[in-house]
Amino acid sequence: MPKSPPSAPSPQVQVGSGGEPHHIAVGTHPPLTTNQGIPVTNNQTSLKAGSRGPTLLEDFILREKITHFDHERIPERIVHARGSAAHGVFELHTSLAKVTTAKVLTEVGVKTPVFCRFSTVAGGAGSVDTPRDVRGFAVKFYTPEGNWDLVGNNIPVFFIQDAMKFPDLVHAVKMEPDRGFPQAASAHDTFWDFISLMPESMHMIMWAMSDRTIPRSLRFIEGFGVHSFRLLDAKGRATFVKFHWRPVLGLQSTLWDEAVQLAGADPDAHRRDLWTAIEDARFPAWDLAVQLFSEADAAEFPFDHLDPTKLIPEELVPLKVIGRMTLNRNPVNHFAENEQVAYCPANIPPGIDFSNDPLLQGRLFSYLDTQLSRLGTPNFDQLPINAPKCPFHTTTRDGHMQTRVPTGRVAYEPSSLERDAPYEAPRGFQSFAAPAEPDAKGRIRPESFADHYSQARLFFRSQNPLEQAHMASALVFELSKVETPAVRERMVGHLRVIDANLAQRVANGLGLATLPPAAKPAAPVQDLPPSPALSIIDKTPPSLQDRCVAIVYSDDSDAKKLAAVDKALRKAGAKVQKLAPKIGGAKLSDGTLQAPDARLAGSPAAAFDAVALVLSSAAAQQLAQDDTAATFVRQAYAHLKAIGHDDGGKVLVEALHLVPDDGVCALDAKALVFVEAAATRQWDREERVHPLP
Ligand code: HDE
Repeated sequence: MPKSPPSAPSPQVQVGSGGEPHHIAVGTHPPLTTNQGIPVTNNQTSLKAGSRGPTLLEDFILREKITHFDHERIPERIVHARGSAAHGVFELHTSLAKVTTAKVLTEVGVKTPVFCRFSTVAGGAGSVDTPRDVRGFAVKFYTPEGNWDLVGNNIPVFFIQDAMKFPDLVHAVKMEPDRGFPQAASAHDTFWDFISLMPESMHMIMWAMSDRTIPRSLRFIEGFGVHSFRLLDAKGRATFVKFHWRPVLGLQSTLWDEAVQLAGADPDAHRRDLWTAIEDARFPAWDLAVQLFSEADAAEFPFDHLDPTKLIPEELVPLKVIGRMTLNRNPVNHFAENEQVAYCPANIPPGIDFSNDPLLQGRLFSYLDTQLSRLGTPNFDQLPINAPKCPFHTTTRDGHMQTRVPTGRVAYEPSSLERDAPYEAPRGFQSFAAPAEPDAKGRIRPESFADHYSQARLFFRSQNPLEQAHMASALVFELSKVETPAVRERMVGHLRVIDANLAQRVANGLGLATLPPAAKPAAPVQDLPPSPALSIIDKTPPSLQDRCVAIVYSDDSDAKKLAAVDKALRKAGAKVQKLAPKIGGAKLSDGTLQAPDARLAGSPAAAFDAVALVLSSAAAQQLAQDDTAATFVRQAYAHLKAIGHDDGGKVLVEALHLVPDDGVCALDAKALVFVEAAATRQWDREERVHPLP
């Protein structure tokens, strides 16, 4: 530790630039130093030749501070730049010892540390959290046999079949290169131009236009490893595996309008939600499930599992839940952890191996390569967030920013000069001894990859009617932003092959006088049985657990009612946020001053799952005249939230002419009816408030 300079100011009082003291927090304040450890006495003013003279080059303190600052940013990720992450643990409860030797999948009860990063794909690091976009779901398991990175998405399929097309896809979706917009949005010509020329993207497009890409928060998304991987047993025998993450809280999405509202009102909505949930000890958790199948099983599937545009319906190969990941610790430094973490699908421990999925094969190259430029040196694996937590011994040496100080003469293998030099591990990583493919070398797509529409149809037909309507709406919204009519029409041509009714609805929404010609599939389109597991609305049971409910109150609100509603909601597991017109508080009916959690005017309705209005009649009349408050309640209604009200709250509901339905309910003594209604969206209201295409 550097010693205090003789003239260091007292910890409580520092002399500012103008010589006047300013007070700082009481505590132990070590002396501020430069990066070289030189104590700094004046951190307010640069060194000048005379009080009004030029600044001197000699001022090494100023130069070091500014130089470091100038270089604080590193290149952001080319995709998945905006992310939010947390630490946690993965605990296995069901061993896969029959099919793999990987300890992380065989040692029941062991708590493996993990670091999980969620991301949007298209936007830059400073973009918003709620665009319509795929979410990355990357987990680094620090296993006893080295790091395993399961770098997945919240959608089980991908846009393209071959790594060769990835740069094209990304160039098409990112902001257009001449104009530099739109940011974090797929609703533009280049994206739809590319997609409409790539029939293989049709299945993923169905997912992208569904409610999956506008999640309520990161705590309510699924995760998928996407590709088939292999598990290897001690004899080197292989079983195929697909990895799935299932949120313990269930799935939940926003309505499109809510996602738009949140983008403006709280661009950090998802990052904030994850952070606060963990701070509140409402630790989000996901079950890890696997689909296991053999080469012989795969031969029976009506699709090729090596094609990453295909999923394996869980009705065909059931999911086996094997363990749970709990995120229980926020990062302490966003840059050192979230920005510097480097995931790579090639990081796998012994007992897990790759498949020949051509997209996965390309990814095995891309991640390390991009990280060399993003993090600037092959030594990025020494950063604390990337380093393994198990013992490791390598012969790699030197390079930029080498922080280790290896000792001895031996940096090679085999060696005989040092007793403890590392040797090959007899039970280390083994690749599956796959037989060579019989056909010739060439740029060939297998025939089995030719069907691009059957699973797109399967997904659409597995959605419930409201979800189907949301998809039609999303397509109309996105294609209406496309300026080139031929691109819109080409897309409708693909929709005709997927589902005639969907195509007609979208064509109506776009105002097309006639249907454009249908696309010509390269392979016959199959009517596969629908997979109910793919619907969100149908499979998520009503619950208030870890949902967020607002109680709006004001001066003279009924103190007893407020307390009763608060208690009932908490009992049902909800997080309660009290909102009042002023952050300083409101005086309740019993004379107490109650401070809110947030100011009503700064809190978008979209941030809450339900709203209770506990108001005096006078306050309700006043709020009805206040456009911000009125918009809050109107939006809660339009976003299909339950609205509970006491007698005063009813005055506001009536003043806003909200049509009564089961979701608009009086607050009884224990708020039971409201608590039940609040546990789900009021889907019956939807067609009344938003005409669906
Ligand atoms: Fe990625 N992807 N990707 N990707 N990907 C990156 O790596 C790439 C793909 C995914 O939170 C990059 O370090 C190629 C599928 C996630 O840090 C880059 C191909 C899936 C993240 C890259 C794909 C993903 C990335 C950018 C096609 C789901 C964020 C920065 C062959 C299974 C990880 C970086 C994080 C990040 C390449 C396709 C998931 C450029 C070439 C499929 C979650 O290397």
